[in-house]
Amino acid sequence: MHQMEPVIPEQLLRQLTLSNAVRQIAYRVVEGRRLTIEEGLKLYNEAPLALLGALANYLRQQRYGKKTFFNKNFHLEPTNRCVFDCKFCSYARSFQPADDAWELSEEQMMQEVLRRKEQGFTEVHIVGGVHPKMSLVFFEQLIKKIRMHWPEVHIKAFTAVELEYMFRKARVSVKDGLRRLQAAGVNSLPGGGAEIFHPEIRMQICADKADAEQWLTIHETAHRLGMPSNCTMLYGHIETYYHRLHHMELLRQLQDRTGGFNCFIPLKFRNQNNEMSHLPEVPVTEDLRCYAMARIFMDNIPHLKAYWPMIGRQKAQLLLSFGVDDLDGTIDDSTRIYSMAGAEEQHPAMTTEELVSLIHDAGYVAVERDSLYHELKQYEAPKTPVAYA
Ligand code: V47
Ligand code: SF4
Repeated sequence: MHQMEPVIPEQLLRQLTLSNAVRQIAYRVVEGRRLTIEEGLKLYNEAPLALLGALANYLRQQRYGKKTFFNKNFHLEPTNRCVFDCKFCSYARSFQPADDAWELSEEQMMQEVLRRKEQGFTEVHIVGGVHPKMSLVFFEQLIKKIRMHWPEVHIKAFTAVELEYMFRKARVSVKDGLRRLQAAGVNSLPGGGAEIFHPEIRMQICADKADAEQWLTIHETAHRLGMPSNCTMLYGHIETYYHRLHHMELLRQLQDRTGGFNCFIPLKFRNQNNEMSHLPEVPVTEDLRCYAMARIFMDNIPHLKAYWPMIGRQKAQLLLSFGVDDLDGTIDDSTRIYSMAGAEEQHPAMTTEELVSLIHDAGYVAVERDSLYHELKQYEAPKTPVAYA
């Protein structure tokens, strides 16, 4: 428990006009009790935003007070060629000639990694399209090289979707494949590829890649081998609140079994340049509800992360009062996934100073963490809050 006691939102609960059912569910949340999918659905559908925000902020402050974590990371995206056909993806290219497709060689990737070695980064996040030529052996070799040249960097690599394909092609079991990558130097898995687990939605948006069971099995196996991971949810397209809760319930159950998830990252669907561009993006109130419900419902995953290159800097700041305690990251203009999908940031990068000010300006205390959430440095907030004319 953090030294600063959070204000219980009881006064707010008295002031708001709420049905008895919603009020009772809100009290359950304050008491720290787990919500069922039905209770979650009631809250999602009926609670005013002010209530969701107060509850999420209460839970966040109970755990972390005003601390907001961030890390110094960059992405390595080996290729955007991909064998799969996710309808929401603006990033992937097929195997036809294309000006905006890339396939990096091992040498190019090593250059990308090593030029950051002296710059204070602590984590490399490797994620990309699924390319038949980039095999398990290819990546084992790459990871070994990174590890050899930069022993202390945390390597967070490959979504369950990339891994499922890689292991299937190499004809190895999930356990053996993960063991080999772990031996080469992978420390943890990123949370991508989860999208929405419910088959009703998954069949429509990403029918041909790893399904829910495969995604969950890969993460469970990783956790049992001592590799922690993250988890994500792609929201704001054709799914309903029920599908989001079903998704979060499966993650919550896996977390009960292993405790291996470090953080949950809701990813907002961005609608430029993909086959789902006809769908409007959800408004900011929906983003706030989604993150607040994630904090309320996912009672066993410690951190709730906002990925600012996807959601934008200002919304990321706002989300700190709606349950989020973690911001990813310095990034160093190393990812194209969201710039190609229409995110405001075309060259996402923040210096440590910018990230720290963003957190302080929102009234929180910036704490640099390592990839396993050990605190590295707390930055003192300025005495007087920033005032805008
Ligand atoms: O799985 C792709 C998403 C994910 C779009 O683990 C889109 O720390 C919105 O998972 N609109 C990959 N989202 C990125 C990812 C991630 C990002 C940051 C941190 C971590 C972590 C993981 O990006 C994909 C998919 O869900 N995505 N296209 C789009 N148009
Ligand atoms: Fe390929 Fe990933 Fe894009 Fe799907 S989301 S098409 S798996 S790069």
